[in-house]
Amino acid sequence: MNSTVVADSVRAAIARNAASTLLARSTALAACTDKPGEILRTFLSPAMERVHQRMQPWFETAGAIVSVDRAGNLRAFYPSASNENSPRLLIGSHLDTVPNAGAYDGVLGVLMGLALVEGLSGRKMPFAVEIIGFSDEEGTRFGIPFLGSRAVVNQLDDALLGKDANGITIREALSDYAAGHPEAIETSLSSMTTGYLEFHIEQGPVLESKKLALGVVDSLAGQSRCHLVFNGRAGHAGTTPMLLRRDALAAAAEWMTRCEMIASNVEGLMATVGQISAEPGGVNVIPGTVRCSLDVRHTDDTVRGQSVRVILEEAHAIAARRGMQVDAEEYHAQPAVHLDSAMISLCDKAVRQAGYASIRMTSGAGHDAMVIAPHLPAAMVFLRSPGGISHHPDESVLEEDVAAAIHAGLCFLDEFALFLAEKEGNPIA
Ligand code: HGY
Ligand code: MN
Ligand code: MN
Repeated sequence: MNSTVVADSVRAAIARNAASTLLARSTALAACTDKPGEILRTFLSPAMERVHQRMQPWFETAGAIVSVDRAGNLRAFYPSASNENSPRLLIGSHLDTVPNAGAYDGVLGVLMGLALVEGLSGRKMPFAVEIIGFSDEEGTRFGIPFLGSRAVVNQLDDALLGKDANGITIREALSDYAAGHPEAIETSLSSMTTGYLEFHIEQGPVLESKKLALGVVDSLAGQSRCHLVFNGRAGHAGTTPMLLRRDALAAAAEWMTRCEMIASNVEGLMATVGQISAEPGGVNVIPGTVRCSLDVRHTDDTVRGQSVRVILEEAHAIAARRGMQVDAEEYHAQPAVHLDSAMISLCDKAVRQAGYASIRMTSGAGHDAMVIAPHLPAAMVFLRSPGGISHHPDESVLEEDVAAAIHAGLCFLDEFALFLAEKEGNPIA
């Protein structure tokens, strides 16, 4: 079947049926975890393999050819009507998670790609569709995010020496994976790939506060990730007078409250200490060494850069006042990104065509779209997050919003076909 635009009532009916299937699949994939009792899937892990095994038949039944690439990304190729070297639309998101995650962050965007090719019900478009499930966006295993999407745009080289908790480097993890997956294909994208579309839960309260199902993302805040090590002096908790201590945890605690105050006083600035460990960790031992993370976000890269400098200088000043020193390093910086205006207007049109209002949004969360966007025209559609909850087991999504997204996504496919035809100067008959 070639690409005749189907009646919108048909698309709406397809979308309603497909929404419950997508939710059931999200629940099934949530069982693929590296840590029983919570959802945790990390880069190239056994749970990630199980997700690939679960998804493969779903994609094949939909008429897609499934492979994995050498960075552990899941790749499903749905051919075009001409089945030749046609333009290609990339749809996807990530399959990895944060610790103790919800069931929709990332996964929903990959299942949306599957739902859209299924929703074509065998119809072929004048472009191919490649659905991609990125192997690592959160950076849970190595602390460095976006490994899957960076691999497909050949931007992984300067991260290869990053080490996980077991001292394994990203380079070693990749060569082990390739050795175990001789069938894995090249990571780079086809040169015929002409656009990227990512559906994702908003992970915040905005759409819910405006009673909207969908939002169209036009920009994503930049983010910095830092390591800090406060080097004090361990000592006896019972015999060391308070004034003679070099308590690394007290220094870190003082710094964290300053961090919160600095961020609270800069419009739109977010600063988070998500990880902290105190050594040696005895109840009766003054902590001598404290290691912690710092995550800083802002839509303006200059403000973010200045804020990182101020916050790290504060750590040095507090440590100096307490007679100790601190090692602080920004090890990851991802600039803020504006998405592609043509792709954004196609999303606006598709959402409206599906009968939904939407707003333009800036994403405070990072997404693979920000890694892809400098290389491909990219756009994102957000789905409402009930309670604004995410990175938490209570993360959820409404079935009617998933139906809205699938409906809008099917409209997007037809819009994208028209857009390509106009671009090539031969409007579709
Ligand atoms: O951290 C983020 O913003 C995303 O969830 N990885
Ligand atoms: Mn996330
Ligand atoms: Mn995500």
